[in-house]
Amino acid sequence: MRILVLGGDGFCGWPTALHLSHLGHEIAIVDNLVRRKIDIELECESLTPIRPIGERLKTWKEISGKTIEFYNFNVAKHYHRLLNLIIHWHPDTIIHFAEQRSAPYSMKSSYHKRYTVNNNINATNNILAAIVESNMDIHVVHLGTMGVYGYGSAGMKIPEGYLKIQVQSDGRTIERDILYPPDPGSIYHLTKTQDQLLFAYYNKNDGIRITDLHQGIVWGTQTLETKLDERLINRFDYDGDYGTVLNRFLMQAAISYPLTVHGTGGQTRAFIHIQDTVRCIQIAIENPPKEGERVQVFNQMTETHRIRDLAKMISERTGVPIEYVTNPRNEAEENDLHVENSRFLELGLEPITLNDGLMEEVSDIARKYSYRCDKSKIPCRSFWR
Ligand code: NAD
Ligand code: USQ
Repeated sequence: MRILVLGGDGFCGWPTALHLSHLGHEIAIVDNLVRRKIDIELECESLTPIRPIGERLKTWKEISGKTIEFYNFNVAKHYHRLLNLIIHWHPDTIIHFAEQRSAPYSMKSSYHKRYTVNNNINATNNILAAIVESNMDIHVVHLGTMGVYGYGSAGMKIPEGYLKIQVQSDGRTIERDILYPPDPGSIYHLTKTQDQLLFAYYNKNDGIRITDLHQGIVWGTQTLETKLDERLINRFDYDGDYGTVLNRFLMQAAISYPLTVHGTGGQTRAFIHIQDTVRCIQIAIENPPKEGERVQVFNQMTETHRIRDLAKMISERTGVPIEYVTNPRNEAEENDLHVENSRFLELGLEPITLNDGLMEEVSDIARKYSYRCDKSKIPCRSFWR
């Protein structure tokens, strides 16, 4: 297949591009390198020493003999470059990672709120409008988030995208499938709920075939392909804006920094290892929706954990204490979360669990590169209110 990977220099995009190239697909990456520029804005870097995109691609060619093309432009702004690329490069599939993905970054100021909304919603709309204008049949695979559902399932298992409802009207019982009611917890998550509507509309009006992957929090760093050479190493964010909770705890444990649990740590979240992320995307590409089918949604997660339980688990294994800090976010103190994820399991996903990879991650990545950590960047300084 010919696959365009939008946002292919990022944490999920880079290992996905390598994995799909390894499988023999033709890959081109589009990325405006804005994530690297945000590192400069935040005066913080990936814990792992990621190499410039040119060196990454040269190394991959050296190691695998395969070429990955690269185009540097902004998908949210340069519509005609995107359209021309689609028309001339002729992708079968477009994978869309090209969004601002940090909830704390999206809440820092009105500039960051506006940037996140403009970037994410325009990127998605440009991709869909360009596919319509190109008149081509292209499967769009989007990296969405579990956060579109909100974090609380009131004892119910969150279904994969759609909720079956029964309404009583004029003495009749009407059954319908609706998009699960969105309940975003940040401006970033809000953009993902808006993406869902764009997908539903373009699917209904233009028949675009779309898969929306509602992904949980990704942990880990390396995949089989990024491990092949240090110059292919994936990024690892640990700072208060981009570091996600489990990778932050692993890095904090490696440098004996008390684990920063927000509030009571009563939030329950869904998790997935980066190796399973790339495998899920492969499965999604190999199982596109049929012509005329509605947007297909997969819950891309493998386990759920309460944040304070995760902290306790890591603390017990490493001896590093827990510090309960004031929660910078506006979120419930406690929530439960039960998630349906049978679609990927039925299609052959064999999940990596926390038990399998946790300590390897602490020693192979977090401890190895701990000399690059700037401790002043660990506390979260973005406040919801
Ligand atoms: P990332 O920031 O590491 O990667 C995103 C990439 O997209 C970056 O390389 C960035 O430069 C590029 N980009 C952003 N806007 C662009 C634009 N307008 N034009 C061109 N390139 C652009 O993020 P990630 O962690 O790889 O996340 C990728 C996707 O997966 C996001 O959409 C995110 O919402 C979703 N996701 C991530 C996680 C996670 O834990 N990391 C969990 C669930 C879902
Ligand atoms: N948290 C802590 N301590 C920390 C960091 C976070 O207790 O040091 C808590 C937060 O308060 C929150 C939870 O951990 O309750 C998760 O925070 P996070 O930063 O790991 O994850 P989140 O903001 O939800 O965002 C991440 C990705 C985003 C993706 C989302 C998937 O950055 O792109 O969409 O995970 S999900 O959470 O399932 O919506």
